Amino acid sequence: MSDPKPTYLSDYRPPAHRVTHAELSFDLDPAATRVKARLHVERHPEREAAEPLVLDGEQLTLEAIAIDGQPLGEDEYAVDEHGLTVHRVPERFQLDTEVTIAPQENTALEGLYQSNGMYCTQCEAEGFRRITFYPDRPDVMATFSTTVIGDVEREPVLLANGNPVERGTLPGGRHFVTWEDPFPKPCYLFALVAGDLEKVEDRFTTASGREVTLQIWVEEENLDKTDHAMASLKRAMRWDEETYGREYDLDLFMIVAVNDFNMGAMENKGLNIFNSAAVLTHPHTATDAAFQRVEGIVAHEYFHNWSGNRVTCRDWFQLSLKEGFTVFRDQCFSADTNSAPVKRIQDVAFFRTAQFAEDAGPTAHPVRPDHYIEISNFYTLTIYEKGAEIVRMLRNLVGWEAFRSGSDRYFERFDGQAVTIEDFVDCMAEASGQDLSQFLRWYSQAGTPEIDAHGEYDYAECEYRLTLRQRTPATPDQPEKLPLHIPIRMGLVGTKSGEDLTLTLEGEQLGRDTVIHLREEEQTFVFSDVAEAPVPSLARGFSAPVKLRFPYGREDLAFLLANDSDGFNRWDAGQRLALLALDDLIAAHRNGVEKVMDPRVVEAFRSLLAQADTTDDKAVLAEMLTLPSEAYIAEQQPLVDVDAIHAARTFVKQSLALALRDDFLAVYEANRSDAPYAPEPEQIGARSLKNVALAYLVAIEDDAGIEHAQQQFAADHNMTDVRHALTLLTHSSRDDLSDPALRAFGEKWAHDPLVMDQWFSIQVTRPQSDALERVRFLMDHPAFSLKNPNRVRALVGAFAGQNRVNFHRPDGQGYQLLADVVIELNRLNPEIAARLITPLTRWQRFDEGRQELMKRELERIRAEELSPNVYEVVEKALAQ
Ligand code: B3K
Ligand code: ZN
Repeated sequence: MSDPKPTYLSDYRPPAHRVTHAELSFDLDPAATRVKARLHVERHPEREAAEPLVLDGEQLTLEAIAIDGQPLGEDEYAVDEHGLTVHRVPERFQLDTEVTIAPQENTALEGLYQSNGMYCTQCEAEGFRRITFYPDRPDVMATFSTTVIGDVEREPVLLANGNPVERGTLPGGRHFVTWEDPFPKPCYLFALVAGDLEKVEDRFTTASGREVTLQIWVEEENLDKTDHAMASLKRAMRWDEETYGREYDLDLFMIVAVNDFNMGAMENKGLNIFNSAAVLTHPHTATDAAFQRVEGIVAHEYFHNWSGNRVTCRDWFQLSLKEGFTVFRDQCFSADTNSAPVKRIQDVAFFRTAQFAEDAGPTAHPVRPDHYIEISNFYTLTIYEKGAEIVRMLRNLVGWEAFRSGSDRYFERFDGQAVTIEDFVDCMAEASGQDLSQFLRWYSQAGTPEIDAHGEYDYAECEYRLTLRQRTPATPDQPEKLPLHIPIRMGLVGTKSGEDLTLTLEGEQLGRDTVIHLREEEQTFVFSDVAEAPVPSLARGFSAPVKLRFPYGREDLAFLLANDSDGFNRWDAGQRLALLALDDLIAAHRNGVEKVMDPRVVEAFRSLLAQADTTDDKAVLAEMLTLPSEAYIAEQQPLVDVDAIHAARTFVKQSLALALRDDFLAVYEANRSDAPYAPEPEQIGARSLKNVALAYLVAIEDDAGIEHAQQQFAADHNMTDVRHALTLLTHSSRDDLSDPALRAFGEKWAHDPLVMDQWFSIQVTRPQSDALERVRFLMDHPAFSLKNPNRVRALVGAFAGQNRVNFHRPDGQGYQLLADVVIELNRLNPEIAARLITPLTRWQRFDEGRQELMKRELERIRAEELSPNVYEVVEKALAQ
């Protein structure tokens, strides 16, 4: 299994043979499912007649093979661990194969597998080759007809892509359903589900008046958890019609919830398969964040029907073509449906923490990579989120109208085709008449660009000179970088008026909020007629995925926090101000000096709290009152000192809480409500604000704060409030108080895996020093299983990713625990194993002692017989 070879973008060739139509039949059996495939195959007109037929196939047992009805002799073909070769084939023919596969042994959850006894599939990226022999690449698009045969009792429901066209009973208690999907698709969009499922059904009438049946299939006990997903689906369908002019195309759209799933969900044509965590919600089991996540993922998978399915990727290097665009689409949808500024703040806060860290680590890669060993390792924040940021910049560069017209061109021109990122950008260039050639570098250059900015106000000339200098640090395989085209949205806020000043650049009046274009390594922008000294507000709305440094003083930041007309930059000014204070405290902690709280931060928070009664967006205020996360603070430090960061942040929280206790209490009281739970923006905003206030009150660690949390827990009003209260109690150093609550919660929800995931996570993310012992203890809990990815993420993933002080224990036990799990998962589920290693790959960021301990664990993993997934990540991590 070791030393797998990379695939290179530069080696791309169109397929020698394509499949135009595939007829599949599945006779389901846990140990030996029989898959018959009849493929209608044609040779590519430009390829040579002598070219053999090469099909992908892994872990398949070939039972029969024939061409145009003639069984092949043993010397006419060859099978190895990667696939099937037929030495001589006609120009056009039918290939019949029959293979057996074992879904019950499939713990990798790729291909056809069983989850809670039901059968389901996951084919993207290269899972279809574990189902049958096939050209498993996205540029082969075929129509599919799928017959599923199952047991009448065990599998009363038999689903596949498209529309059901025939059903009937068979001898031996079996039955079948045949499905036809008229839209040509790559095999990664194939899906099959069979099991004892129940459905919730609804209807949607498209803009042109077509009736579509919508179904959500779940296990019976989850029938009451589908309302929100269904409502979200309908909103997303309408939104895509109104915003992009895209209608749904089949008569039926199905969503199925499964418990064992590697990712969030999968956009299979007409039959989306979802991780149950990404579809099921109920006020008593799901938090506001989960409701919003479900809405976003339902929309994301639905939007793929155009951006991904009707127009797909030529090869997997183009993955961001569908993912970046679709994430951008779902972000805009969620912004339109909820609080737009909060959506942006949350997305950026996450992006700057996690994607920046990826860009700065050993697995950094361009949004369009040029090589990979295992494509499953490239479903990353760079491909998804940075890809979305690039599409957002494009939208802002060309303007919405040209962007929409470019998107229309793209969908019309390439419908039914597998295309490249250039094809997409070309449509935007054509629609706008702009030259986007320099902009394209965003796709090929890895790493986070850094901009150093400084400005001077010339009182005599009434000029403001802003100088921007860009530099992208070296990343693995890319030592040298070229300047990018970086759009900077900005304003100049007058220090006297507190208002955005009119901007005049080289004689041109640009309004009060404009975009300047940084294309060179260094550029100076001279604004004239600037009547008063300004503070610049730069990269408004996070107009480019860059790190922008500007030597703001604390007064400047407090000023922007109070006056910036851009809500996002007001929030960002608050974060920058808090970071400056945190820097001092981190230094004080390291030097053993007494910590002193910066009064400017206290005053800034006091003014924020004073807005609580009058603000029309409580959710934004809640974000502004939230300190930068430990992970984000760590990102700003040259060398990460997890303990100092934790101590400094805790100190700031407690100081603010003590100084502003009455204000927090007033906000807490004012935002409590007995109204029935609804996942609506206004309620969510009030709950967030109330819960942020509660967190400060509990941080004081006196009885009053703890009692509020206990009461909120006991009131049992909705999961958002209950979970928050339980987390605060469990993470408090007064944890003697949390045990009864944890026990009650665990007993009450023992039957609900999604709630139990939260129960596991809350415990293993506590900052107290027994967290690691708790992880060990909980791994022996009867409800824990390494075979369920959600559980692994809830326990091991949450510990390693979110509990920074305990994962990075100086004795290295956190690292050891993670490596032990990775080694075991490498055999069971390589995709999840490879993802789980991430925190260990960031060893360069820590002190020498920790570096050694982390590398030692990486080396211990490397000594195993590794899957390509884990091999690729570990090799990169150790190559640094
Ligand atoms: N396209 C899927 C990704 C599945 C990949 C698994 N290896 C989910 C999504 O982006 O919609
Ligand atoms: Zn996607």
